[in-house]
Amino acid sequence: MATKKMNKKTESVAVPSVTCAEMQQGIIDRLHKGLATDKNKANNKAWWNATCLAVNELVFEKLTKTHHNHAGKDTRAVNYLSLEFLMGRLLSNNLQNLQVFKVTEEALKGLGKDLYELCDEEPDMALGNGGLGRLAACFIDSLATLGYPAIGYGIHYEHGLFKQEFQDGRQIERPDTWREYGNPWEICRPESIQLIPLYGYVETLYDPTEGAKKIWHAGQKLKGVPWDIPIVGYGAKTVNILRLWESRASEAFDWDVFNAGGYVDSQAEKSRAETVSKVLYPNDSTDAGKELRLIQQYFFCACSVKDILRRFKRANSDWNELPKKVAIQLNDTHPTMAIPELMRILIDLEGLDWDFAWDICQKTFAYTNHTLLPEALEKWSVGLFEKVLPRHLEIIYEINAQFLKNVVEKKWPGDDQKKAKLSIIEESDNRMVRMANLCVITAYKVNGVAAVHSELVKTDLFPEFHELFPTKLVNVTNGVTPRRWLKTCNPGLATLLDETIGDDWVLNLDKLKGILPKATDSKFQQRFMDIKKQNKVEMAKIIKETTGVEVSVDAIFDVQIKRLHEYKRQQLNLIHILTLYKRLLENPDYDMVPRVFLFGAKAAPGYHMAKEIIFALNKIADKVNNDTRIKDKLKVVFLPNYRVSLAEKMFPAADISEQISTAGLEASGTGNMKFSLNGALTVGTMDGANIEMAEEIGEQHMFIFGLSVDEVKDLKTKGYKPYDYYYNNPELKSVLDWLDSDFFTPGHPGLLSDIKRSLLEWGDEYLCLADYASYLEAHQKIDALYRDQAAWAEKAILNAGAMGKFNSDRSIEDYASKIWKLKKFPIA
Ligand code: Z15
Repeated sequence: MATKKMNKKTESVAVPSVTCAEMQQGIIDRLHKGLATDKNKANNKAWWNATCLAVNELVFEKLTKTHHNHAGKDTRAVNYLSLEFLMGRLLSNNLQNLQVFKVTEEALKGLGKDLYELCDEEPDMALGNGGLGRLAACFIDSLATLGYPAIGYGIHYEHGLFKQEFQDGRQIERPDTWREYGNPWEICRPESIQLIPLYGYVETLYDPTEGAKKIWHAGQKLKGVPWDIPIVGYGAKTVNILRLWESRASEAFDWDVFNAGGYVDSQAEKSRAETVSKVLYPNDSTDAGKELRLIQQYFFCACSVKDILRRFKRANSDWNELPKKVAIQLNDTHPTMAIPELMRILIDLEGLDWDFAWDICQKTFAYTNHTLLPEALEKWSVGLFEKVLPRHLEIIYEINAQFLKNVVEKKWPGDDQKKAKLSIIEESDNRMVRMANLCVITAYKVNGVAAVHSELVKTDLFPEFHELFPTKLVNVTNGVTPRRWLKTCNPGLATLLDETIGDDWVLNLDKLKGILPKATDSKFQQRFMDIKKQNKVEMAKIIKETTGVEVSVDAIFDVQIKRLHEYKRQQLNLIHILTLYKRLLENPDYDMVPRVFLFGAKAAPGYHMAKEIIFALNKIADKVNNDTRIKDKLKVVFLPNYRVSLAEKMFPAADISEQISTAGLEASGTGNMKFSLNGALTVGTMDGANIEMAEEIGEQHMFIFGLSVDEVKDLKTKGYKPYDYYYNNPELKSVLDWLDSDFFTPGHPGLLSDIKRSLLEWGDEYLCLADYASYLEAHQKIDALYRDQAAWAEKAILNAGAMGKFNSDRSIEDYASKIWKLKKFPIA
């Protein structure tokens, strides 16, 4: 990557804490003393490593200081429990947040090294799937930046999200090996290891004075080893930690087997134990239901809850204090097991009575819901539960019995239907534990992630719970961190902002409003568009390097990057592309602004239709990109292995942001915000956070199309008939029929037919055909607007300037005030 132009201005807010010479010395020192090499021998990986180690020297000091302040004052903290943290790369981000990026760039330049190139050496920390995992990463950045005492808890997966390759257009998954050669950012904390029981049976003892006492005799014990990653807030005052648990075999168990002469068995046992944190489950918004996943979830929750209680007990002896000192946020239902685990510890190990323990739990947990999709709502079979976590199942039964008797029966006496619906246990042939019900019953607050989503949580997902607990369900609209998603990834635009409105927009994104009056200023428009052009040039290079395809930067870069899922409707984008292609073939003079359609998306390995859509897009790309008849008016590029570090290059280069989910199904979306922040215009449905973006930007400055949430509901109740759209729209019909031919897969007709089938025979669950005409119209308007570059620039500026609300700092302030009742703890 090319060296970015140097900015005259110094770093914002504070002067750099190190000089150029000190930074050079630090890096050289780490090369010598940390890595036993020198500047003549070292390759770029070693230079990157040495730079990280030099950065750590600045971070560790602040980490210790923050820790002493928080522990010394026994402050209330939030514990953010998430099975996913999609961190991406840390070097550039840490340098920015420490405000030493420029000085480090200069230092390395003096040593003959390019900082951007070194940053590109870092493997992504891809411990998450998509939006939910990336949201957790943005949130811990904001928590540290705002000076809130917080700790993120997660799993130290050996393999993060799989690496995606294409073979003949089909997705192939390869293991991700982010830690193969070590990770300079993490610190192992063996002093905080936890032992985690699993399997076995429950013994009931009757004590004449205290009644029944439960003892869980575990069949196996896992060791949880914590790895800490420092999380540097912008301005570097607070440095919090992300604590990730790794599973190991516990020595105790090993030795028994070993002594019995079972060396080989003990090794098998060891590898079974290490399997628990081995790999991230690659399903985004679908439930896997596998035994290992349940163990993974429980292992993680048990380690985290024990760690939270260990810290609590260091400064407290009264359990009444627990909810005052500890807030636990559950990121979706994945960490639900923390609830029965806390109950178990309080009752079985600490000797509290049920009511007291339950009261504490209800004041400690809050839960975030991220989806309305039924296939994403986690359920575990009772049989599996009984085998793996027998004591927890008993506790869940008791929570459920009391809830049905004391709450549901009181409100709706004798109503068995209500009880069946609200019960934590789904009574079917295979009885299931409904994790979301357990969360809603326990949590003191439940939030959705965008206004429309939170309303639907109340009216459609949990209406009875809403009647029972009218103040429990609330909204906190998602946000993204402007440090990573603007300052770091788009230095050109960041510099323009610094010069136009001052450099404190990084900490107060509402300041972006300051560029709105400049939207019609032609000089400002020019600079804004020049920056976009430059970012497109960089992107074009990456496209050429990774796919061999040449694209023109004068074309509209139309980008859809997100997980591949039918509800996100990449297939609607696909049929639009086919429509344009057909028009061009039928009329080579067809008048359109050249377009480059860019995709990035991973499909869950077991998700057939998602993989078919990837395959089809790749086959269409092959054909379109090599068709000389259409005179380069159309290009289609599916970039392999979409990930955070690639996203950082794509958002700044986009002209059009595709946010085209079926209304009511995208809980929020966060990519939508990143695009707009970087000056792309949105083509989108009235769904998720798009609705609030339209409120801020003005609908007239976006390309809104398609059915609304209410219209979707109406159409579904009336009975949706995709064939009606097919037969009534000849262009749509011809495009879909094209998929049955061998045009895109020469010699193999029918290879793309499943896409057509899903849209017709299988019922088009996501209403692509219903929104097709309106989507086409929106794209016509895009074309027309782009021909007027000044008008386009004006809208792009109005978009970026309106993004203040979608800052994760604002989201965190909402959580802190509405849910956590958390106070800042400034570190001097
Ligand atoms: C995930 O990434 C999201 C929801 C889920 O239920 C799971 Cl399992 C994973 C996404 C939503 O689809 C997206 O709309 C939202 O912006 C994101 O979570 C963060 O809230």
